[in-house]
Amino acid sequence: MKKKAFITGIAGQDGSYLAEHLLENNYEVYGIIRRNSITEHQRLRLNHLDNKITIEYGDLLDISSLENKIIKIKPDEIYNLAAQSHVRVSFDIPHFTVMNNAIGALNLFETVKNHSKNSKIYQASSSEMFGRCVDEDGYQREQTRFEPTSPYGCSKVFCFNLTKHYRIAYNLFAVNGILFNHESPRRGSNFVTSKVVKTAVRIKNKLDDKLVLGNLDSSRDWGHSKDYVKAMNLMMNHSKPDDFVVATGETRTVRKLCEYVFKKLDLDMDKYISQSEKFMRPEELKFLCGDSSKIKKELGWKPEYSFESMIDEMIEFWEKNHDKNVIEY
Ligand code: NAP
Ligand code: G4F
Repeated sequence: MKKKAFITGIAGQDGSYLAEHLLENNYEVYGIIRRNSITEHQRLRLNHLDNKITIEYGDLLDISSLENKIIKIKPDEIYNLAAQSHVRVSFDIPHFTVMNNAIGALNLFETVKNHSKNSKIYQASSSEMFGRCVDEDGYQREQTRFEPTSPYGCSKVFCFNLTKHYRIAYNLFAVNGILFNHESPRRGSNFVTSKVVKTAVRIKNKLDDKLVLGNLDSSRDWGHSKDYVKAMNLMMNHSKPDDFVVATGETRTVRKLCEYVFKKLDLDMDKYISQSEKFMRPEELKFLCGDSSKIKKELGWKPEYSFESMIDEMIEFWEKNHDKNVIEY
């Protein structure tokens, strides 16, 4: 019999790659999307999977929508990827971010505990939880303390603790994937990698003449979403529920990202890049670099993309899509 997977946030970057990965591995895939007034754009990342997956309206904040679906589907695996996932935006809409991410996850855990205790559950935890903390050797790992620096990070710490609590108190197979930044052509274009690549390609094509950014000195550990969804699935098929860091172990500043992209396109970045308060954060998470030895050793996870091959793929994608109203993924 085919295994059944239920994905919240299926229409997002990770949800769409995870759906593909699970289909390739012979799962039946179900997911929820929220009601949106513009229906045309909502399933763009999933259009190519039409007829292969089952999508229904549902919302983490509507517990009845979760109960109805989980009782009906009885999924073997539930991936909770739904979130207000933009850190900068979380300072503008802190109540919504915390309510959506934290109470949304609580609704899902209560639904599983009350109606489907055998469903395994994956929680999309984040390196944003580490905030100000870095170990003495310059890495963050499973043992590193959490000191989040944003409403988003605080909401994710709540969900991390909830996952452990439901694992211990109710014996649920509940896992935390502590994923560092991961990107792809499907990354929303207001995250820094997509914004830099898309704008640089438009500058090259004379459709834009400037790129306005916030902090250029913060460092991030950037991997590829396709590699990271494989890690999620490995964790769910481990012999026991546990928490794992997923990262590349390399870190670069936003400035270095810009240098790579502009050089690749043969553009002088100093002519086009400026900074604005608009894109700064009240508190910045300055440095991320993950140690993923545990998942490599225990689950055999290994990324296929390098930073360069990932950015090159994004450049190629935006070269085809930079002037389209409807993007083809
Ligand atoms: P994303 O592209 O922003 O996707 C998030 C999805 O969640 C969107 O489709 C969104 O739908 C949906 N969603 C939000 N609130 C919902 C709700 N109440 N009910 C149902 N669906 C809801 O994010 P991503 O990059 O794929 O990330 C997936 C998850 O991993 C997120 O939880 C994120 O916080 C976490 N994470 C991401 C990274 C990363 O670098 N990408 C790293 C660590 C952790 P709408 O389009 O309707 O808003
Ligand atoms: O691309 P970003 O917006 O990603 P951020 O804030 O690191 O968050 C992402 O990764 C987290 C994992 O650590 C996820 F949990 C979260 O859901 C999300 O996927 O910003 C990256 C860096 C930051 O230091 C930011 O200040 O780029 C800097 N930056 C500089 N100028 C900018 C800009 N970020 C954005 N979005 N836009 C700018 O103009």
